[in-house]
Amino acid sequence: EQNRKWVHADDIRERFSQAMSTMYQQEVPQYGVLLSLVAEVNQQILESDPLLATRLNQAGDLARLSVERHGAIRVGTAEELSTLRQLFAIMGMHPVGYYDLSQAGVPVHSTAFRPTTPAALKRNPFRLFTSLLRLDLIEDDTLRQRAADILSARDIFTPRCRELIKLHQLQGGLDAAQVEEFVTQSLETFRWHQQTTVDSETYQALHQQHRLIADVVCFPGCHINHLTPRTLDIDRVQALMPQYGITPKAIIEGPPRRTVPVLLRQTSFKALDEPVRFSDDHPGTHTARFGEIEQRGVALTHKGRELYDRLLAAAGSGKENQQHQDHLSSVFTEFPDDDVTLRQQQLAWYEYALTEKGKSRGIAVGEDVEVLIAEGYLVANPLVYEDFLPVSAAGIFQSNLGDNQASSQGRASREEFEAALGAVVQDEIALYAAHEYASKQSCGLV
Ligand code: OOG
Ligand code: NI
Repeated sequence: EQNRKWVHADDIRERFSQAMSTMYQQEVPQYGVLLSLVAEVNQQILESDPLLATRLNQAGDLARLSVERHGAIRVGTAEELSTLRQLFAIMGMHPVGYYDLSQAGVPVHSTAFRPTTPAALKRNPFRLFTSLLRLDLIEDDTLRQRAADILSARDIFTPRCRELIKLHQLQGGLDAAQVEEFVTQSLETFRWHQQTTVDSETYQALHQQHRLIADVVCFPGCHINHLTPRTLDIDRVQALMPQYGITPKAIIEGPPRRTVPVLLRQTSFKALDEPVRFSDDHPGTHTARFGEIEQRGVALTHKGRELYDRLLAAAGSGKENQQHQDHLSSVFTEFPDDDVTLRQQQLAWYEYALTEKGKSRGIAVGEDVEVLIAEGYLVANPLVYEDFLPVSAAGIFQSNLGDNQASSQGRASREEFEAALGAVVQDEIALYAAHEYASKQSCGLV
């Protein structure tokens, strides 16, 4: 037993995310088109901006770009959510952040399962935005009970998948053969099924309450509903999408284009109308799966995030993209747009490293960071924002629900979410702060 070789969690995550990407490419061919478009644009940007290429490479952020994806799934019960937590832990993905989407009329609350250490993030930052349906927001008692009954009768995990999770917990790891089986088995949970578990009448009743409720309750698994590649220039990808036969949603969500990109900008294309077959053998259609791209920028401190939230709220939302982006840009002139000011005003997080020159000189605790950077002893690379934005997430949800379907607004209930999860979610800002601090420590700055 001692010399059995456990596969590293980072390798399991890499394998799993590749397998998921392959599966989704087969299920949704337009996703494959999106991947090649993004890869092409990223290549062009890196060729036309060698400085950016060098900086990304030095920061160790270039390699992850071509494998970087996030996906999203939705589950119906506490048991499903807590089993997912145990499954993702095997791949080094842990719950970070709490997102309350009920404020935006979407009856779910969510977290992101993602790697949390700098090394794991550089290797493969695969993340899954995971939402738990809030049955308590279904007003009709009978329908709520019906949904709960349907959910409690299903098992979204294969028996072997459950065994392998247990085995991992007992052994403290999985060997190569077990990992292979684990990847195959766990993928089944996220596969699309045309066959619903309910008859057409039940589907319609749940659908009428909220499309998302039907999506979560009526299928045997929690199908992955999108996988998102990361682009270095979302405006260019958005502009090119129609040439590739893809119609993007009107507005790019998030902050405007910046010299120093901040947080997260996203756009998506509309969900597909897909054929389904109900348990009473009636045919129908269901819209759940869509495409999305994103551009990630620097992670913000509490102070930076407050400024962002205030400016975004002040800007409001537009209907036409160019007009909206121009308006956003003018509102965001108040947000500093150079690394020095972002650091000096403590608006964003950075990873510090000594240059060769800095290593031979040595650094004393308390020296002026900006002077050291200006004199070439130290470099500071922006920390990538690894999380999500609830306002954008709500916008993405809404654009895929077609017409605005309102649902009763619920209170945020992080405690209930964590009880269902069986763990507390980590605070994303604390993770960025710890990452920055550790990098300063390794340079001798603190
Ligand atoms: C999740 C939507 C949120 C994002 O990128 O903000 C999301 C969903 O539709 O299940 O993926
Ligand atoms: Ni997404």
